[in-house]
Amino acid sequence: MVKDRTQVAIIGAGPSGLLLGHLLHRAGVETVILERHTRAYVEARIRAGVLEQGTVDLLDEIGLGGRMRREGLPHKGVNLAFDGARHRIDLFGLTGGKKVMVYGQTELTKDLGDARDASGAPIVYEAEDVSIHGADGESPFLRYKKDGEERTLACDFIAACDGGHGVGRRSMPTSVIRTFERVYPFGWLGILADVPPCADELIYARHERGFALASMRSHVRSRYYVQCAIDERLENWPDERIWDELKIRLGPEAAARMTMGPSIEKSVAPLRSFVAEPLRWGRLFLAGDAGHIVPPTGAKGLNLAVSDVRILARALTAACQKGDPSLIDRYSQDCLARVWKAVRFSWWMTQLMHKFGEGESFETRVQQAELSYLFSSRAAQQALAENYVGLPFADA
Ligand code: RFL
Ligand code: PHB
Repeated sequence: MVKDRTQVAIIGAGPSGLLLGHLLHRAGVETVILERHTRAYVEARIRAGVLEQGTVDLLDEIGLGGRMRREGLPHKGVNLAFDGARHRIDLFGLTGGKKVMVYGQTELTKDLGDARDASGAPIVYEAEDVSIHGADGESPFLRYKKDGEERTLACDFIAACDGGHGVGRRSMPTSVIRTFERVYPFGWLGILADVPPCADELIYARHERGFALASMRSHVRSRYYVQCAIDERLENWPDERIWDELKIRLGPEAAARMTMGPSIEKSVAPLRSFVAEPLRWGRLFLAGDAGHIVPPTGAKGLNLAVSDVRILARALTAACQKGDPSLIDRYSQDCLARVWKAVRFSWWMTQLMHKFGEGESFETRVQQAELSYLFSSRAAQQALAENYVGLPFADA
């Protein structure tokens, strides 16, 4: 049996785990990252596309913003389409000069992976059957298998950055953890295509046939989503049907500028809101999707992972280097205050923009009233803009 030791054992090499590893390395704290999948698999997962101002600032501050600045697309506004008309929310003007950055999670993950390589700190890919032991005592450790061989990794702290279906949250006793969940009765069908985007900025559309989103990865790569059934089969959605539906839902202006092309990725994602409380049990900490999930409508998931990890890195650094537990004691409450605000915003955007049932109802009238209010009120637009570019980090 191979036995290793480190200060912080990190489970998961998604954005949360890699960023935590990077922040701790900069602070002089040793880490080992264990990842279930291969590097190629992790880097190929098509997910988030929008970084908040605070995420962008953090990446710049820690020297990881170079490629994002060159290849990412800064956006000063976002569009909502409704009833055949399109309304622009002036993010920049309404927030005193803040923007978002369109930069794919795939690219950010590659940048973080390269930074990890440069640091020389280890990542064990294809680590199987990771299990957590002794998290409520003084000497926690992980067990796992690599190439069929049993290994242990002893540590001072464990960071579960292992996403919505990881081992971290499942290892916390049910008596200490409380969960809150809302499952939405639909999914998002996403496609990626090497065609120029149909607009300069994102378009979120509410339509009687269902929600649609026009996003992008670059000037020559587009990312689109349509609301679909939760158990939708991809065979039901040949590319032509998706393009037809997008044209109808996004409105005539977008349809006129839409370039169609073969999809290079197509997938269905379910939508849910989920929060686990607390985010800490003894020496085990949950960060990112391991602790909370939001529906993608507000573009918050990856950004919340970044804000958790920033707080966790400071707390673990103080604990490892000065023996000061005060920040780890506050980790859960500090994160959850911001998490719940993003959960609220993502839920609100989801409620506002999706089709929840057939025909006209009380709910559809309320949606219409809310959108009409939004388009007529600067205060309402400002509230949206402030949340969309990202609320301040809890420790900023
Ligand atoms: P991840 O990315 O899921 O990474 C977790 C990693 O842990 C590994 N793992 C394990 N490793 C070892 N042992 C185990 N037992 C393990 N169990 C799991 C996994 O293999 C994986 O590599 O979680 P992380 O790092 O917390 O990052 C969270 C983000 O990925 C997520 O919040 C975003 O993708 C959400 N999201 C969006 N967020 C945004 O901020 N802006 C967006 O525009 C945005 N769009 C989206 C999204 C998510 C989407 N989907 C598919 C749910 C759009 C979509 C469609
Ligand atoms: C994306 O580009 O994948 C994207 C953009 C905005 C969202 C969700 C996903 O709200």
